[in-house]
Amino acid sequence: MDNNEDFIPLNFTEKSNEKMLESSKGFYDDLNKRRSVREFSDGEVDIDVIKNIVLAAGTAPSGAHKQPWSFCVVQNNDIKSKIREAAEKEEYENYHGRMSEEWLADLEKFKTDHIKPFLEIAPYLIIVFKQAYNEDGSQRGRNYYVNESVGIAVGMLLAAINNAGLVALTHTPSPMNFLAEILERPKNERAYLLIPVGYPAEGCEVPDLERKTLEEICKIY
Ligand code: IYR
Repeated sequence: MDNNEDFIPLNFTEKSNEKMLESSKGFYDDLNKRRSVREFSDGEVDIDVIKNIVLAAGTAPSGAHKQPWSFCVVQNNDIKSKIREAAEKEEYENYHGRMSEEWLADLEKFKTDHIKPFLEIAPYLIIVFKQAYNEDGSQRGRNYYVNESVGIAVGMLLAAINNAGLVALTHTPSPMNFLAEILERPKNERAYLLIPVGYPAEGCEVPDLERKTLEEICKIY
């Protein structure tokens, strides 16, 4: 490639095929143990672990490198209680009329309802916001592929949480506008996902689910 003053050499270390097979299998085995958890313990987690997890998520690629995300980490009990109260109010409406019969039937195996104690029990709630546009001083700038970018970042966040030895839930109280209000977010931000993070409760159980096979999810051409 031509020399370009604005470019720097890629920091890349090549692995042998053997190493790649080993590390790709190891990474898959680790991720395959990840489960969405709804029963948390209130066990403390070092905030520096959470900061590393957010830093890992922030390495995600994004449209035009706009990094259109904010990760709000809530450890304050009063804020958690406000979030729980507002989320349960919306979820009550969802479970008592807003969700279709088909939707409720699809959720039966997860034994979910509108009551969300994990919002107060988990040591941290990470609320991810997407930035519909960016505000640089008084200038409003465009962001690109915002949903794709933030979705990738959240995937990396969940992998980092799993890698750290913690559990999480990708929670979607709906509608989520109350989160921007409670957390006093700027007007370019929209709540994207609410992710409680911590340790599982003792004796925590999860639904007995199966993942699709490679043949079901992959076609090699
Ligand atoms: N947001 C509700 C309902 C819900 C919807 C889906 I799709 C799920 O996979 C799980 C729950 C709730 O959090 O209970």
